[in-house]
Amino acid sequence: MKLIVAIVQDQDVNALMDALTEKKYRVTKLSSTGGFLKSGNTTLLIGVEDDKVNEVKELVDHNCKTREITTSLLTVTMPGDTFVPYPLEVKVGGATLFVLNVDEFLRV
Ligand code: 2BA
Repeated sequence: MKLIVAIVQDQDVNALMDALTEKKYRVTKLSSTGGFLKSGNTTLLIGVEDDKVNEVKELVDHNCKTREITTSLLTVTMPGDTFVPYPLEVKVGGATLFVLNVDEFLRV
């Protein structure tokens, strides 16, 4: 068995969760925050049999889009200690996946 940890953009979560639950996958949704942009994203925990990993990857691929985001995350210091927001183009997603081996799965 595998545990798929999928970090996805908030905009894609509902469509992805609908697609997963329609195929009878069990999913846990966690609110999370990206360390770089410091803005919200969503982490899904999906426990699956080994032979289902590829189907889950395909559903993620189908439902999660790459987006270009312009952020003023960085600031540059100007003479006189003025901070000027520095626009930064960042490409986010479609999704970041970790596929982990599960030693034991229990539902009690
Ligand atoms: P964030 O950390 O907010 O990162 C958002 C996007 O910013 C990333 O998109 C990437 O394009 C860029 N980015 C991140 N760190 C960077 C850095 N040190 N320098 C330059 N650009 C950087 P994605 O790669 O698609 O990642 C989307 C979200 O997935 C991340 O949000 C983070 O929450 C998670 N993530 C990505 N890789 C991870 C990893 N190796 N471990 C844990 N979480 C990860």
